[in-house]
Amino acid sequence: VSLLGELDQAIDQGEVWLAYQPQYDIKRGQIIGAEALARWTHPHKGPISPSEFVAAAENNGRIAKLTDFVLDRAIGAAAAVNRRGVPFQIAVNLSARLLSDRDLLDRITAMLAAHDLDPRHLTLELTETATLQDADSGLATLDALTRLGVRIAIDDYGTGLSTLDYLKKIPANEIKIDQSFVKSMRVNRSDLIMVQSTIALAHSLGRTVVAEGVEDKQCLDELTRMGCDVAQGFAIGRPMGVRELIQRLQIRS
Ligand code: G
Ligand code: G
Ligand code: MN
Ligand code: NA
Repeated sequence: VSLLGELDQAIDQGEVWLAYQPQYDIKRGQIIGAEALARWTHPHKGPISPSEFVAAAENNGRIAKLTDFVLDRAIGAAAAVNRRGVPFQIAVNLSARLLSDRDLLDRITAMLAAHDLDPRHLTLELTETATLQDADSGLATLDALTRLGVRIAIDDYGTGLSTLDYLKKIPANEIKIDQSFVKSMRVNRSDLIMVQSTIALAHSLGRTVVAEGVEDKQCLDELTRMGCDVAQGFAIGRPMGVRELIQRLQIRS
């Protein structure tokens, strides 16, 4: 696609920017961080869907440049918020295949140092975990990131090939239940059971549970009742620009 040829250039020309979607600690009743989501506003074509350009970049080896851009921006924003005295966790999506990249660890370490962000304030949300092989150097990178203090989350849990096998193998602090289960759990009994049992399983393994796609108050109440740890979705906040995010944090619910 010609779109891809343009992505590198688009990043350099400032057409790619980050939206931040708040993450809400259910037990403490406050926003504790945000997920950084890449956005591309093309000067002629307008907004280009991230699922389109992210998937294309993943399949064509151009995901590294996008990821470095997102990491640097997101770490910078998180450091700025933390400097204001508001504890803030930033989550960045990372395609699991990038873990095999030998100097990813060095680049992340350098970015954290450059922005002076505590590694504990960075969460890497692993997507496309099926691309992580057993013998892969990726697992070694994950261990090194964990030793550094970076938090690891398994994204879109329950979909694709993110199976129990990955839950066992990946040293994740956090499980993100895919929004497809959460959105429909009050009308679909099997989705409710999936969410409930994933929370139980994750807690038994000592992991934090994040529910995505929390679209209304009733859904949030149900997750509270089920003992879910963190909620993300339109009921908490839509992906927003950095200014709006800072306003949200100062109001602190
Ligand atoms: O909310 P949104 O439409 O932004 O998300 C679309 C998809 O794009 C999601 O699956 C999300 O994980 C992915 N995505 C958004 N930003 C990034 C990014 O920086 N890196 C990767 N790998 N995926 C991203
Ligand atoms: O795959 P990942 O979870 O990283 O992507 C998040 C995607 O989900 C983004 O496209 C974001 O805009 C979208 N999203 C976030 N919250 C909600 C929600 O409550 N409902 C719906 N339908 N989409 C959501
Ligand atoms: Mn994600
Ligand atoms: Na997700």
